[in-house]
Amino acid sequence: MTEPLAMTEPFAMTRPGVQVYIGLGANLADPRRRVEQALVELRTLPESELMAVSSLYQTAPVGPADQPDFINAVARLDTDLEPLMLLAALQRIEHRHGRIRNGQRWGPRTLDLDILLIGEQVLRLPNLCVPHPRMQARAFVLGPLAEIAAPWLEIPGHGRLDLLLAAVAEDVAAMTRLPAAEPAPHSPTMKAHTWSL
Ligand code: A4P
Ligand code: MG
Repeated sequence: MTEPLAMTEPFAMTRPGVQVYIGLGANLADPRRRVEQALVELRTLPESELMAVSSLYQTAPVGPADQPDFINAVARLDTDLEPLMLLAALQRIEHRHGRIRNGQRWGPRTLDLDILLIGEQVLRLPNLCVPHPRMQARAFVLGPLAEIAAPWLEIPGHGRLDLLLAAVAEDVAAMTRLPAAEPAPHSPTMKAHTWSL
């Protein structure tokens, strides 16, 4: 007699496993277009599926004030890539956008892709800290994240998203949410404003 097929098998084979949130930021050389292009490139990552994208926001710089406003957004990518493989893939995208690291802390950049969360994992590797060490206090991260994640999302070590968001409510109110761009003809539709349950 043949073994019955496991019911979960097809599902497990088609859906990448870990929910990752990625913060996107840019403030040089047509930053809005760069963020939009980076989102297109995230869709091409192997073993991954782009599940949700927040609105784009114009935000005042945190850090040195003598630099242009940023464009920020957050995306959810479900992936089977190992964390360091994902980091390398994101850095390749940054590099393609002419990212130059000149050593200035929090200085201007053509494109910054930060891994905010990898499920509920806590990583303290020499080149990768997850949750991103400053995400819990930053309106330009928490505002867009709250659009696409459940209010009860747990930020390991810091608590629930909705409570963290309340603490930066004034800064969130000061951000400008940009109107959605017209979708290009035949562009794939993107799920937005969905909670990952
Ligand atoms: N690294 C460690 N953990 C991570 C992670 N979770 N995700 C390492 C990505 N990279 C991580 O990053 C430096 C090194 O951090 C990398 O080599 C990687 O191995 P970087 O991108 O070269 O430099 P960075 O982004 O300037 O560093 P950092 O400290 O992450 O900067 P932040 O804290 O992200 O601040 N204001 C507004 N309004 N909007 C912004 O987007 N961004 C910054 C950057 C400052 N002010 C801003 C914004
Ligand atoms: Mg970065």
